[in-house]
Amino acid sequence: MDKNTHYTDADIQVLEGLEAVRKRPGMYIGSTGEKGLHHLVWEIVDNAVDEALAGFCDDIEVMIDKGDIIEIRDDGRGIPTGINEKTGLSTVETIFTVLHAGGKFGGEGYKVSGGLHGVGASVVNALSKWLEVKIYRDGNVYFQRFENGGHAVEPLKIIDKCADDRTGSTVRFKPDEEIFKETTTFDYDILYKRLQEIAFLNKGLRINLYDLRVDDKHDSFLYNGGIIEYVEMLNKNKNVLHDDVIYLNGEEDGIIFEVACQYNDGYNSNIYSFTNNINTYEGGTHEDGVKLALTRVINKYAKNAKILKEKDEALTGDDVREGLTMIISCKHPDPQFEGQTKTKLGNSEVKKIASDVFGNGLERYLMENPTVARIIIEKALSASRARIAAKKARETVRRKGDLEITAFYGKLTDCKSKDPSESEIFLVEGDSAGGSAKSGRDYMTQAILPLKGKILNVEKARLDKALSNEEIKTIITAFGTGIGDEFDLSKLRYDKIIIMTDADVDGSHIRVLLLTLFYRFFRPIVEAGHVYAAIPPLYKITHGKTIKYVIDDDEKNAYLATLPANVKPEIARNKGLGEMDPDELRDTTMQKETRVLRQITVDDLQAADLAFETLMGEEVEPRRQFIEKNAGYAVNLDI
Ligand code: 1YM
Repeated sequence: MDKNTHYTDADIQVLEGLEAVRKRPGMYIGSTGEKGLHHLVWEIVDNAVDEALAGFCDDIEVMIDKGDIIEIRDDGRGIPTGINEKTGLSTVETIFTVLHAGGKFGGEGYKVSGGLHGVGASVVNALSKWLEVKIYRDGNVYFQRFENGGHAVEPLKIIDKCADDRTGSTVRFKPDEEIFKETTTFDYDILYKRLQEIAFLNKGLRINLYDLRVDDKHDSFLYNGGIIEYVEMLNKNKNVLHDDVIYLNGEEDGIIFEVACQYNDGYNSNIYSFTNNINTYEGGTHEDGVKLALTRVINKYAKNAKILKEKDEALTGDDVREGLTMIISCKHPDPQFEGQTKTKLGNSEVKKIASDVFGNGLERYLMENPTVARIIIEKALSASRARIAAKKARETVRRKGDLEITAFYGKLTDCKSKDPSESEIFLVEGDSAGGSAKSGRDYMTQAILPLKGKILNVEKARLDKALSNEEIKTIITAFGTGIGDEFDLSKLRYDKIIIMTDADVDGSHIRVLLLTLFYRFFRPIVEAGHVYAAIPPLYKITHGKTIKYVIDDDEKNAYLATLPANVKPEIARNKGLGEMDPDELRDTTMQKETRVLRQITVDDLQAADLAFETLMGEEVEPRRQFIEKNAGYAVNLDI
């Protein structure tokens, strides 16, 4: 570049900023693993979506090109190309090289965005081997290329005219392999899920996704029904209780608020809330406002209609949410994100707006649709009856919990330590593996709970039934946290809950049943990272007196390659946990120093939930399709 010979102070500052990103990428994108890699895409997509939110763009294209190069295009106004007063650089170069540029350099106008408009672009540039930006604006095509972590090759220049009145921005980049050492391969499904979600949340916005690494891989998302269509998709495999999705919306003080919901005949509720397209996993004021209004309006209607008598207990929040699928979407000019993962909306004014928009809307809806109103109230009433029955059952569990531990735990072989931070519990498939695990464990810190056959499928059962199931009662009591309203994470008796099942279809079935149980009743335990799957070795390689266990083919091949040519090892495929003797089980799967554990995260609760429902729900056909589609990895089901 021209400037190479003569660095100005501004240049040096810019380069120091980008260098800081390269030194500590985790601070800017969370990690340099797969998640961080995909984060690069979201930063650029966010800028295009912001342009859509501002009302200037209705088409976004995302392409994974050969060599895992990403290209993102929008048909917005095009990033401004003039010179920025503060930096002396073009606005484009400023956006792509100055940390925290964006909002500050932007024009006027209503903006709702997750972060500051455009702030991520420089981070993406800093972490790319090269990045090219092309802008169609004022009849010109502008172009600039950056290399090796954001160094401009030359200033922004006009490379062509565009005859039509085309406008828009295109960003093309290759993530730097020196930063993303773990992987630079993009996962189509990750991009698919999030881009589809963005399309649902922004009705009328078309998003195309292409994978040029593979012939003909392409998906197009355009939902003119917006979150109504989102709810329809979530309820697709369920029996819905009323045909139409209930949709309520409103705007107050520049805050746009939308809710779509529909009841199904299931027992769980699936409520997902968003603010400026960001999934607020931890909820917040928008969700609180809607939930409060739902309980209030349904109780009021039920009382007025004399379905709920004076003497009857009021319907609780849980009662009125049973079987409810709901999307809450809020667009806010100045969102405050709080909570551990910054996914909880904190703006206090939103609670009232949510409660007003949703409450008034729902009240009117129920008046105008008495048949649907009656169906919803009957559903809540039956939930309330079950809740009262469950309370009785839970009291039994709690009373037993107070007894001397050994008196109730029955099949549980507890560890000696009472310090949760060093204690672990293994949930083991089958009595025979359970027996080996008991003999092979470290009795100080490792507890064993053998699970006989299949545990109850909680997707199909209500709380009261689940609580009368012996296996589940034992698990609840052993964990010590309680469930439902009484759940208390701080009472968890083990730091690690380790699911130990065979690497076969039965094993993965039990694992999914357990995960369903966790997802429904113990979600915070998973969220806090306490749940793991043990990975038993797939092969045992013996040569001479040496025994080596390996967990997969890759590791097997790598190990074999290290052996001298004259060694002829014996390779045995491990059969099942039950066939290992206690020493083997300890050495390969349980011992802290040598075992391999995979942490179970509920990174994408929604995806996990869909998978659970498809695998475990009532409907046979979607399950068949799911299993067919995933047959290849049925053994190691990745949920
Ligand atoms: C493929 C990525 O970045 N599109 C994009 C970005 C901007 C604008 C339009 C834009 C914004 C404004 C005015 C404004 C950005 N502009 C800025 C900044 N697509 C992509 N499309 N004119 C154009 O916010 O007022 C940052 S991002 F700061 F220059 F305004």
